[in-house]
Amino acid sequence: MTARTAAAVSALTAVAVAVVGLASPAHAADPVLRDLAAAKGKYYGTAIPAGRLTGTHGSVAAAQFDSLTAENEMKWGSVEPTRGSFNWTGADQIMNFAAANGQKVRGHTLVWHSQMPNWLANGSFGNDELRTIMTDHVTTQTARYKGRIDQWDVVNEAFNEDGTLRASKFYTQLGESYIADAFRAARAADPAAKLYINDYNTDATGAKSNGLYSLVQRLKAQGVPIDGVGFQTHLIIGQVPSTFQANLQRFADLGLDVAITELDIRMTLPTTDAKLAQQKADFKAVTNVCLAVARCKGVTVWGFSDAVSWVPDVFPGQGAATPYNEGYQPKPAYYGIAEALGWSGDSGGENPGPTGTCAVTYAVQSQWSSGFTAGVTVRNTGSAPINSWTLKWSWPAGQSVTSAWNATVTQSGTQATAVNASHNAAIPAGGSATFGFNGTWNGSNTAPSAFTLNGTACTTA
Ligand code: G2I
Repeated sequence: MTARTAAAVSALTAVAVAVVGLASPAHAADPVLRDLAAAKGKYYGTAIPAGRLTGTHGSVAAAQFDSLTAENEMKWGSVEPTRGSFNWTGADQIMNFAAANGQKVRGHTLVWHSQMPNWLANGSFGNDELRTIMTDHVTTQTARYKGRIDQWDVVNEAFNEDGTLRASKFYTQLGESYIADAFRAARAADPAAKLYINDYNTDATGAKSNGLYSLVQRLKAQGVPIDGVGFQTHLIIGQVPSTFQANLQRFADLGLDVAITELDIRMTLPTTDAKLAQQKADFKAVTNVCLAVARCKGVTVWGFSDAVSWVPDVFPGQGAATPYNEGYQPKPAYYGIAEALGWSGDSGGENPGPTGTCAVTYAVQSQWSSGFTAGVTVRNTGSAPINSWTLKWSWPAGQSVTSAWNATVTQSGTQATAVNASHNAAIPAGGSATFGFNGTWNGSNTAPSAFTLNGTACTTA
């Protein structure tokens, strides 16, 4: 180890200890996933949005993960919103953060039917022009980060569920050859990056992964420069496919690397101890699959905190899909990953947060024709301190929050979400935090009956 690496490692260790201490004093001996994974010859990564590189989110990302994927910032719609004019702001921020923290970067993604800029999605182009637009885009983006990207998702989500190729704009106009052309352009511009095709619902053997397998065989036979296959692995608790390992192995046996690229394991909310225990077993099983396949390079989770996850927006009523809760406390899933990676320490009971240990008092303090003022008290009835909190409830009668104090309250449909202010983020065991808001009502102003704190159900008083 050079002096520089040693200094970097000890700086990272210091960060890790500080962050874990901050997130949960009860878990001072929590393991560092990136170190455990490195000892096994793998990486452990996370997706992250550029807007979350600071604060607790940024600190935990730096301390725990040795690979980053830009959640949205490297997609075509983000980097080339106007034809030929590129905006690298968010992508550069993530590249710089990764470099500062000794992290690899998975580039995501060059050619995808989704999140295309409007000019591309809605424009009409001749076939030759479209091919040139695509290869120019691939060339420009891979050249910008030449030598700095570990793996590129060159083509993303090219398949239908039945294993046929998706009728994207590229496939419809250019046929299957668009895939080979994208890979060739990427290789020419950045010979060092490992080039991947990436998809979801391909984790198990079956029609979709068979289609992918056949395509990859054809590409290899044609000498197309493809290095790896990414398995997104967006799962539901209790449903890790039994054929996952065998499936990864058959791709590896074609002479390709494989990676688990977007792991999350969702559940129907609210969480319970039993669901969290199942989720722990599932994260452990998935991590073990990567460990068991020599050519599996590593695992990336698609967000590491339930505070920042795409799942609740897309699957209403589901969530808690990541290894940390909304208050950045490690969940059982986190310890499941660590155990798969060889850790055998004491997790302190693995009750990360306030499961059954919060009580909410909600009171309408005044009410007039269409408006009302309410006060909410959140009490920590558990024995561990809460370091930050997100309280959620859904309105039974169409109410809506208009302004709030001592918390930031947002509303999406009938769902209200209150996030602590900085002065009341910490709630010691036995302590409480209060906030208030003004809202509108119509018809009736029935109180919400169920609250969750950091994803866990609270009692109401
Ligand atoms: O859908 C989950 C993932 C499936 N595989 C490919 C991934 O790239 C994809 O990630 C998600 C992001 O996590 C979301 O954050 O991709 C979504 C778009 O398809 C992202 O959502 C979008 C929202 O739909 C937009 O409304 C929003 O403006 O994120 C955008 C930026 O915040």
